[in-house]
Amino acid sequence: MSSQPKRYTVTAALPYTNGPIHIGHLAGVYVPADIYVRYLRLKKKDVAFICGSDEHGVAISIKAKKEGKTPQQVIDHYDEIIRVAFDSFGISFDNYSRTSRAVHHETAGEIFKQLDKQGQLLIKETEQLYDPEAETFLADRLVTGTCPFCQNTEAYGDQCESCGSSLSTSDLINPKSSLSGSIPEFKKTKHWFLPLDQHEEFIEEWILKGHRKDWKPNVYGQVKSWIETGLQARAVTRDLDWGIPVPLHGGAGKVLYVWFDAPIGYISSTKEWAQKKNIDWEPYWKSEDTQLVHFIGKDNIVFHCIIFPIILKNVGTYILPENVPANEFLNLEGNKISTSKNWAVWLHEYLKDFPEKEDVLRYVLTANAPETKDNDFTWKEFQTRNNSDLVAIFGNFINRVMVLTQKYYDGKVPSMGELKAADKAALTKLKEVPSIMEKKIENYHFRAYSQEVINLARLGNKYLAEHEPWKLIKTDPKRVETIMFTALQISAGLSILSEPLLPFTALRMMDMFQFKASWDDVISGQPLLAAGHLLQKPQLLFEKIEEEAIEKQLQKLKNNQS
Ligand code: B3M
Ligand code: ZN
Repeated sequence: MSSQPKRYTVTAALPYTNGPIHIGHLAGVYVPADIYVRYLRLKKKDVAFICGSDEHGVAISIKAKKEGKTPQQVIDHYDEIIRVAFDSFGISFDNYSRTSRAVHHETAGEIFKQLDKQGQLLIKETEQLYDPEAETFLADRLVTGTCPFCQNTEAYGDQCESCGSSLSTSDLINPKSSLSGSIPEFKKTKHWFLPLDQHEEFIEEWILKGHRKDWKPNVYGQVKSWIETGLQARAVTRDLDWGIPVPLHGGAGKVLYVWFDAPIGYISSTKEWAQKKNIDWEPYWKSEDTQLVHFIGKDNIVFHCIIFPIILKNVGTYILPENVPANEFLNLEGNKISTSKNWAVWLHEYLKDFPEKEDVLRYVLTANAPETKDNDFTWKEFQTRNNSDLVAIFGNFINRVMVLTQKYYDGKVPSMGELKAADKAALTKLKEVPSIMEKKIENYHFRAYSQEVINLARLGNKYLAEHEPWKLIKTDPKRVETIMFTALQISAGLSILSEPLLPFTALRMMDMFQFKASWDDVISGQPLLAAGHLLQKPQLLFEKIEEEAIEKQLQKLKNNQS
């Protein structure tokens, strides 16, 4: 994109509604995406932050069978839990839809029919595993058997979770159906295929040549290896009864492959949002002056960088993503986060144990984000980051400024008086910080941005420590007014520039400062807090996390394993 985009469409991966969400989801996708859109809004940009529940796919059917529920009951249950979790952590979607809604079934069905009409889909007959007892075809996840590589007897038809090998159902030794336990047999079936192999050149031109410099190495590298391996035609329909029915003759008993329909869910959700706002959705997906960014985890790269763009390009009139800043995975206390093994920190449980500490988790997950490689979350690091960065640096600075302003001036901002070189230097530094942060955020370096926030608080602490207003208040009250005026400007700047990362804390700070401002106000040259402006009473922003709170979490993880 050469000139400044006129609008931004920012999507975050649609979570499956077959379970709750955990810290890995926040770290990998949702906090980075939220930081990015909050920053854009503070810069007064036109942003559509789009997400929704991903409600089709075999995993939901399996979960329903396991829980003795219908798929609809399962998705209704987890859709609600997930919405509450996102809302609690301030993930500020402009729209959060559901792929089970009619608007999505229509949108995905239309795109599928258009591809078929344009002759972009192949119909092929293949042999699939069929459960003669349940009288249904078996998707990969519904077949288990012994892994030929590590003899794990519970390997799935598409992957062995114990040695990580990707498998096909025919690789499994002694395959059996997860539905009835019977031995599956091969049966002919017809499916629609997207001939990805015919679009390798498009991907090479668009990504391998066009985005070598600005896409993250972990994303670029994965696309490159997919192209080097060679793309294969991929089935985009399945023999399942849960999903979007294939809207074509001969589609009876078949549904759209969940990864065909899910990314189209971003478009459906945008349509739903635009309808509520009574505006046109199309510019957000079809105008060249729109910047489209997909926030995802690394396991979704092929779908967002290869399959979905091929679909959109072939439908025509849609724009392609400017960037897909996928994160790697977050591990927990040295092990992979695992839903099945309950080795996770579930967001709804975190909030019970650490009420009103949403920003602490947002901060720690960002400061430690798996931006370029898998990274490890430890409760010790969580405690250290909170107690040192947030309490001792950030919170301490704001509290000292507020308490001293209350004590010396009853909460009123004092006059600026005559600035000395050191005061001017501090205010000049404050004005330099926004552009330093902008470069970090606009290049999706959110870890680095989070440290610039702490550095600004450090600057404030250093300024106070150097000028020690508490020692001058009796001998040189005029000088103290200037020092406190300067420290208050830094505090106000921090409340604006930290909002994308710490939205709840920023709100509390702006309430204390009794003001609201946007990003560029920090460089306006006008004081953020004018002399005479009355502040609210000081309130502590962060509190120490003690040893026993950490011990309790570690014990909980251990108990989950017994
Ligand atoms: N539902 C989530 C996952 O693979 C998947 C993302 C869809 S984004 C269109 O974890
Ligand atoms: Zn294996």
